[in-house]
Amino acid sequence: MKYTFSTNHSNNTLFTNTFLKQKFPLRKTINNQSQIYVFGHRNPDTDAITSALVYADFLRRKKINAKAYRLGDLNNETKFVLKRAGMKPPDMLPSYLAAGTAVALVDHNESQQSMENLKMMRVTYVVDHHRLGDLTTLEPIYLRLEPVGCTATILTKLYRENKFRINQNIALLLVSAILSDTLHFRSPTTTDDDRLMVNYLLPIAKIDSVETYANQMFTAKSDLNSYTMREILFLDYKTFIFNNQLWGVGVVETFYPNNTLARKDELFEAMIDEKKRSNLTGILFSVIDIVNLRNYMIILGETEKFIVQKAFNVNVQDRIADLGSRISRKKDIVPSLERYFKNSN
Ligand SMILES: [Mn+2]
Repeated sequence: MKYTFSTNHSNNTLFTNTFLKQKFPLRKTINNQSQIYVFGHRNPDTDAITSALVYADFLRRKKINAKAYRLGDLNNETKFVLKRAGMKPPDMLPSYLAAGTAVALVDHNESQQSMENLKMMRVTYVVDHHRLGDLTTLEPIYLRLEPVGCTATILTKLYRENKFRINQNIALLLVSAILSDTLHFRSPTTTDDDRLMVNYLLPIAKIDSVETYANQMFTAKSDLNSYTMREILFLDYKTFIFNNQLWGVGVVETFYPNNTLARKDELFEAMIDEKKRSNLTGILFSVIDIVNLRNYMIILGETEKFIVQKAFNVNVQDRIADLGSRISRKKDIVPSLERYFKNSN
């Protein structure tokens, strides 16, 4: 007999189970059909990470087996927030999930901003505040989309509607995400609901001065010294399909725009590289001055120059387009591009 560890059947099973768990810990996760994988978009920002953590908590309160994951590294702002909340970052989503695995999407719904093979998964829940993209499902789905400044605003409502108690850590995550996405209510994406939810959450999160706290968050976000330009390009980067063309649109929100603009040449290299690598029609990158609320868009080449001049009605000087106060990718940049491509079609 080849395998001689035991002749006792039950011992044998026990051994095999233990063996499998140790040798293939992933297998248990992958085969766990009842667990819902909750995650935000690629190149995650604070909302994408905290909303995954909070929504997984919310689902577990509803007695649904859910676990938060992430689709990339944390930025410095998110690291600051999690440290402050004393919480660990979610695990990276496993690189392989079996077809039909149940997933919940937060802070995004477009497939090209999500995990690879999203189309093979069973999307069961979506909580988001972005435009509706290419999502289709075979079965009914729980969808909660609202045109507010942050996913966390919707999540706060969900807790309140369900009369779930929000503890201090969860409140801190929610407040942080709303302050981050709305740039402390200074972004044009801000709605009354965002302000109302922050006012509700502040005493629970035990934040004394929201100004000081937001300032600490944005200071952490502006700390870019340790990054290469390629890393900065992808800190807050999304792709969109306009007229069947794939475009990359990155932004960096910082207290010190000149530090990044001074490294323009290095940035061009990273952009050329990515344009080739991902077969993009165009790639745009905005340096957002979050003190003066101005958008300086870096213009890589003739394709980008032509489109940006037309879509935003601006001049390009020294390979930079000053888009003025149009600082929101979601509310200003993408809709203008979308409108331009629709009209030129
Ligand atoms: Mn968001």
